[in-house]
Amino acid sequence: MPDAVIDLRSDTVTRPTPGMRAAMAAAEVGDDVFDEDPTVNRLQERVAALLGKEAALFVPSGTMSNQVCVRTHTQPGDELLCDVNCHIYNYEAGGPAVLSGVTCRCVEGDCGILDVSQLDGLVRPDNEHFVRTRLVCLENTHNRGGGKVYPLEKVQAISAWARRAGLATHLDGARLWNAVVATGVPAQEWARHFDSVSVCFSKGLGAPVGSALAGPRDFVAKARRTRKLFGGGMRQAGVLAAALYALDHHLDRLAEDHRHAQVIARAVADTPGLRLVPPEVETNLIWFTADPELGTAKEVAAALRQRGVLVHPAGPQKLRACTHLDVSAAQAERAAETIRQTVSRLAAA
Ligand code: TLP
Repeated sequence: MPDAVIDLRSDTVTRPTPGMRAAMAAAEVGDDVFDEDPTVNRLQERVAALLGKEAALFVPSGTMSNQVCVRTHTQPGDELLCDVNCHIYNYEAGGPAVLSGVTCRCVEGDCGILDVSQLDGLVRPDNEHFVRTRLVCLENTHNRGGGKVYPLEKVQAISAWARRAGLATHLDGARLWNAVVATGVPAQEWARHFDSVSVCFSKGLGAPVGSALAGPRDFVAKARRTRKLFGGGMRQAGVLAAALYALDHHLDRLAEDHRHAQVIARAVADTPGLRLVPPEVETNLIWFTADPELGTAKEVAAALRQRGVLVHPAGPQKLRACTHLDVSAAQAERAAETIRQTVSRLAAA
């Protein structure tokens, strides 16, 4: 893709930087299925420490990480509670049903954010007719919720409720790093309210591949077996040392992505026919709708594409733009201007 194109479709589109590639080339490796890859082991120890958990496990993707956790927490016939727009339910190809025999009981959150009062009463009685309610999954930041950061007090309340109800808790923290940078609340503090946590290196942190799950040592040992079952046992996976490099070099800079998101959000908010949903952008995701008079989301995205700005049509009238490592301040300004001009032209047509 030519440099002139500004790709805001996802924060997964970044290319590894020269520094990352150098780290990958230099990585010491071994066979990770034999537990002998020193770079993977270092990464796992690092993630466990960052999240304040006993152990962590490197996995190829955020989807596998979440689904390994769902499977490890549950048995076929169990049920998990989640927000209706969460990634685990919507974008993982039916993973809970297909891979774990687990049904999802979805609750409509406010921009993906659940309140503990919505969960009260949802734990099924112990009776042979019912599925067994077993797990609560939250997502922070919330992707379809507009990149919203979960209010910490809501996390605390849901976690305490789940513990009282005897349920396990899992956090899809694909963009937990963004929540950390946006709030200053350390990853450990977010993570301590969950039995398992999944984090990604291939989104805001800009690594080409990789996620990790973390939790108690016995949980992670069980998850390691599930990873093998799902085909995620990798061999000289230490070449993916870009993940460690990303933790060293790309965490704090997420604040830049959040600033750039504000530039684009302002353009969306100022442009008649476009509407930010939710109205406040807190991190690096900008979700917005286009009025039907402008065309469908696909048509609006196509018009922007013609002018070198790629956004993701995520519903009939819904679009998403993401800022990331490969979007500079100048490009954020240019994307904002392109949105203003292109949509004004569509409105006038
Ligand atoms: N999300 C992708 C798409 O799948 C929608 C994106 O472009 O945002 N949890 C959350 C909250 C995610 O947003 C994603 C990826 C995942 C998990 C899965 O990660 P991968 O793509 O590594 O399987």
